[in-house]
Amino acid sequence: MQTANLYALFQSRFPTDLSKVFLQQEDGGNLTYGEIDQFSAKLVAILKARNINKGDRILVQVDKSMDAVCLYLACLRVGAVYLPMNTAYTPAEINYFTKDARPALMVGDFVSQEIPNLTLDALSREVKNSEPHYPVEQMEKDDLAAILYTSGTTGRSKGAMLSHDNLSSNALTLYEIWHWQQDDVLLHALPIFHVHGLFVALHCALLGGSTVWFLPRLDVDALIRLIPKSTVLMGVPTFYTRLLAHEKFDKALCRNMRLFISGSAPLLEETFHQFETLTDQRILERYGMTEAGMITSNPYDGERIAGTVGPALPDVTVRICDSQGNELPHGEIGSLEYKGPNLFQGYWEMPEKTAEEIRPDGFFISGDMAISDEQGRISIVGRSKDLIISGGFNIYPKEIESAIDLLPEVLESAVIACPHPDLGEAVVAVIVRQDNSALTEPDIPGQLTDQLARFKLPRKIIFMEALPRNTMGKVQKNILRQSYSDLFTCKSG
Ligand code: MCA
Ligand code: AMP
Repeated sequence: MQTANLYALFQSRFPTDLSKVFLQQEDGGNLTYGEIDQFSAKLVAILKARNINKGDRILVQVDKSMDAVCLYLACLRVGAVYLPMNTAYTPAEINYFTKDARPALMVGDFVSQEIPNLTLDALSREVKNSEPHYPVEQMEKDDLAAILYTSGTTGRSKGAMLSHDNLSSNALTLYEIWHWQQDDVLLHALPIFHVHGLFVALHCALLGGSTVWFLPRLDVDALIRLIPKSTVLMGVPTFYTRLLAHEKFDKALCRNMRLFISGSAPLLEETFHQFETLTDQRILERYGMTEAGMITSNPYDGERIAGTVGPALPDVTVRICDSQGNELPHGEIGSLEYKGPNLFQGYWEMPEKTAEEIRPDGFFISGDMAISDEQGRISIVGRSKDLIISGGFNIYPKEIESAIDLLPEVLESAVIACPHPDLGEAVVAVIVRQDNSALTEPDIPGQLTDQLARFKLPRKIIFMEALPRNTMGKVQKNILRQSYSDLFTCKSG
């Protein structure tokens, strides 16, 4: 019987010559396709010896490395559910995910008495004495491959359950529409705990049996060195603004590149045009979310238009609706809804949240506001969810406000996004202090670091006597956003 196991799909497309390099690093380190197959099979043997079975959750918080990729592949092989965690999450944040997902094993620097855990180094050392277990677990298409947590607007993070078929259908579609080729060389500088770096980028490369320059993190000098030896780059808009600011970035440097892809946050039209002027290449912008992977993409052939994210992927249906789910005519702004084989299996142990976001006819309510043209090209024009996207990381204001409001000298707070030249949006906290409080801006971050990952900390704090409210008593964040719109931009210096 054919298995839906995603690893089996990758394996069926490995290059005939298994000595072809899959992951390579600038220091000369590399792993071939044969090696990742063997290394991940050895990890499977270790996981099995630890009694990890199909459906068990494995929570992983590790630095980006080739071993970490092999661990992900081993989880697919054994049928375990992979839970990647942002490396910036604090123990307090991890504690929530652990309680919610009840993993059978945690890999990373943890000190849990309740859940078996070990470091990736320890796991990799065990590999040396282990015999590979090659068979790939039989999986049905809806069996889970991964749970990725997305923060909720009301505070509690939700685990988006993604099946083997969700991931494979999306990867196969992207492989086709982006004209992936075996001799492509992917330049990879994204983190591997999110959809973009883990699924979109690595899955395309694995389906192509291609080689990947595997950088530990974004380092623009390294990109400049490696662009001439690569053919595809995937990045968040910050990648492109930083490249444009580099003195050595020009058309000649990019002559080997066939595709620059941007996503996870809006690409400014200005960045798109500057990039084209400098390189003669048009960045291909696509749109997606954790609950479904990729949803729309600008075309490979055909016109890529600044400020649009292109039409729906071939197997995805997108519609723009009013708040009741009634489809609106082209040219009207509404809520973007979609369905397709990529749409997730729901939120982990939150059937009521899942039901709230999926219409009876199966369309998922994205929380993004969009408009479409006659050709079905979508532009994302805003969000109905209170969300900040900073350098491609999602930050939910509610979570930050709750942490700030707990500080003894704070009466209340409102967290907003302000345009930021490097990160797209940056977190700004507007705080009303208790009477007689002498709280100052530098006091605040230190008091939040136990609870919040550092990338969520406000880049700027503004004190006010009172928050602006409407007649219903609701904080008018739009007024705050307007007042502080040029906090980080040139105008204000
Ligand atoms: C790092 N810092 C940040 C961010 N990243 N602050 C705000 N926003 C950020 N994104 C803070 C750190 O906490 C640290 O603060 C300081 O900046 C320097 O950290 P460093 O790691 O050196 O930062 P960097 O190298 O400049 O990183 C910026 C980055 C990175 C390259 C934009 O954040 C990044 O790789 N982002 C990609 C995120 C991503 O993959 N998103 C995809 C989500 P301190 O000094 O206080 O310690 S998937 C998704 O959204 C959907 C599905 C989709 O469509 O793809
Ligand atoms: P996440 O929940 O981390 O998967 O983030 C998904 C959100 O990122 C989407 O709902 C959008 O708000 C945003 N997003 C992703 N790609 C784009 C894009 N190309 N343009 C605008 N917003 C985007």
